[in-house]
Amino acid sequence: MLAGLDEIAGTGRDARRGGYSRHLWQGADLELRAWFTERAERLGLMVATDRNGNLWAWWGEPGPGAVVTGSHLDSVPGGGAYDGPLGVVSAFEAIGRLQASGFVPSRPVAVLVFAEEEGSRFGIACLGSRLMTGGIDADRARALVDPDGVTLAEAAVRAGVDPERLGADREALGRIGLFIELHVEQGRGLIDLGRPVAVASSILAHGRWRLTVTGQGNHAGATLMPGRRDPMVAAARAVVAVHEASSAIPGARATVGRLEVVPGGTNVIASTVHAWLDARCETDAGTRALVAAITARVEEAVGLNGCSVSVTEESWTGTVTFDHGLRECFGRELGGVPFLPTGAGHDAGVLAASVPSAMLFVRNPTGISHSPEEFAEADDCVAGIDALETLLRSLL
Ligand code: HGY
Ligand code: MN
Ligand code: MN
Ligand code: MN
Repeated sequence: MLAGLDEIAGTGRDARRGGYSRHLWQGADLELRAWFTERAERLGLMVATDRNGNLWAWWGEPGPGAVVTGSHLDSVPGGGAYDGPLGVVSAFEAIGRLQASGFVPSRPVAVLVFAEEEGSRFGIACLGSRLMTGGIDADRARALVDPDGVTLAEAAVRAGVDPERLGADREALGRIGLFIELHVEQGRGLIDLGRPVAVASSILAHGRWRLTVTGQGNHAGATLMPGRRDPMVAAARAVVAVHEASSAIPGARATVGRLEVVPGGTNVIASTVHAWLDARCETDAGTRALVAAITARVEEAVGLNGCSVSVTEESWTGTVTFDHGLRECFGRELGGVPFLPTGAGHDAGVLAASVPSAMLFVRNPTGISHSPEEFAEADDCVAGIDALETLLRSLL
């Protein structure tokens, strides 16, 4: 494992799920933030937290036109060691190398860690970058609740962030001249190409929807089977409907990875089940059509058990095409580097609507991500740092 990843390898391990659970402003995330500060200070960088809880480490005076690189330190529940941290560790490594060689940057440089990239605590992925760019309304963000019923506003206060100042941050955004996010690949593109590093070309359109299935709560022992309106059974049919509707559309991806059963007792027929749908497709229109097809199938499916369903959009990101100028520059500087699209969402994708943004991917030999099986060979991580260093040299 890369030296920097080694330093945080013990932080946020999840003994029950395997892998890591590192969620916004909770124990492991706070420890990682402390690590970030200490790591940055070892390089003489100046650390600051912005209005939305994103962490910055500056090499040189903070100012407009900065070359900014980084990723995130939070994880999905039971996630891998590389998704997020690889980009942060690589940024520090690349800057350390530039400093060691006596390189003097001609513009400000910063390492940036976005808050709540996975949306694992408050449900909205890329929350820190959406807040910064004004992509989510601050009132709506403040009212988001975590699984324990704590609002984002309350959690912010506990973390020392003023909830009244959450929201579009023109000053922070105005400092980003361009953003580069290095990330472990979440797919098999580089395995198939037999290459260690690629440049991102695009991100699929994607979003999250809440399916609320409503039935009739009742006693598990006193209620005979005929006539039950059990939303768990309806939700099971709904999950199958999601899988079947999306499997019929080439290139579509749709997943239900999280359910909340209300009230959730072994001897209780549930009254409501919330199921979260993650749906993605190549184009915006294709993704909208996918969700429409899923909605129709799910409505029909839950009706078979006398239940009803409502579908609410919780987040949306249209297809991202990364900055052509940066892609050309990366192609030139990293001679012969392949370009790959991705189905995974990233803060770089959210930022791309506001500032020139680009991504580097490092091969993942398992092809598996959002799982403890996610991996990257040390040699490939070094190839990623080499690429990032080359790009920083040419852009600075
Ligand atoms: O869910 C995603 O695509 C990303 O990894 N946050
Ligand atoms: Mn992820
Ligand atoms: Mn990530
Ligand atoms: Mn009883």
